[in-house]
Amino acid sequence: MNIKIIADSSSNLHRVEGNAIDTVPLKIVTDEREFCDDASLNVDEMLSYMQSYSGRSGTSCPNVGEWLDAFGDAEAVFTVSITSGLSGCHNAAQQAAHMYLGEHPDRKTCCLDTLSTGPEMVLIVEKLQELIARGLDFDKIKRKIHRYMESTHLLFMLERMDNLANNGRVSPLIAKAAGLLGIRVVGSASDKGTLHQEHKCRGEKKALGAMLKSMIDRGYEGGKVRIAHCANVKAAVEMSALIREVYPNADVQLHECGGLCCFYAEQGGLLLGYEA
Ligand code: X90
Repeated sequence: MNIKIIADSSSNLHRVEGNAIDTVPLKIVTDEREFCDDASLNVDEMLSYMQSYSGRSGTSCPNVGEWLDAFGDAEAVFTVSITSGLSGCHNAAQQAAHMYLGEHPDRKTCCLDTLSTGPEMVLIVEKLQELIARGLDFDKIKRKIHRYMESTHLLFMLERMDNLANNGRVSPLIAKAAGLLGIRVVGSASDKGTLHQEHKCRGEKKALGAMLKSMIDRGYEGGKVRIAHCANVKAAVEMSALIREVYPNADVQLHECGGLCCFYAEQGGLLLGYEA
């Protein structure tokens, strides 16, 4: 059975070297321009445009038709989407799957609501790839991936949260703290797939330390880590070094954020997915 994995572009997978699985793009829209979050998007250009633009901006997720197109004629499909707590993406994927099965009752689909985004989605996709490569059948993969998703988590460090607040994804009160000079908000994806603020740190160094502490408190013991950064490779490298001081053999990989994550995490933002 040929099993296809399709993730939305908030996973940044179209920017992860060596892992070009199918992604469906979200869009970033302003009154003047529209950015499609695919491999051809120039993220740096988008960021500098956003810095000089002061009007309204927002995002939209792929619609049912776009998901359906991505299904192609695969015999079986796993969709991996950004948290349903913040986006309609998973809902659209589910509707697409429903239509797909209506047309092809012999096929199989499983829509995963990651209750997360970015690098935690990368971990989930990598696990799916591993399970498919082992030749397991669809239902077994489905059971195993759900269990795996209980062991993955997401942390973030943000310098600004204006776009999150302006689009109603976080309370203006929390966003205000992030806007203060030198303050970094460190938080995690909650069980419901929404933003949970854990710390307000003065300076990046303290924020990275707080992230490591939060991982260890949650039971991190040297498992896989994926770090995505928005124009902040320095922090990503430092974070990875901090982890390796404690767990020298940890499998830590870094990559850049695509358009959607950069829009919301903003310049300097860091997202970290880990197993614990
Ligand atoms: O449907 C849409 O238009 C997409 C909306 C996405 C909204 C949030 C994206 C967050 C990206 C920011 C920090 C991580 C928070 C994770 C909480 C689950 C990254």
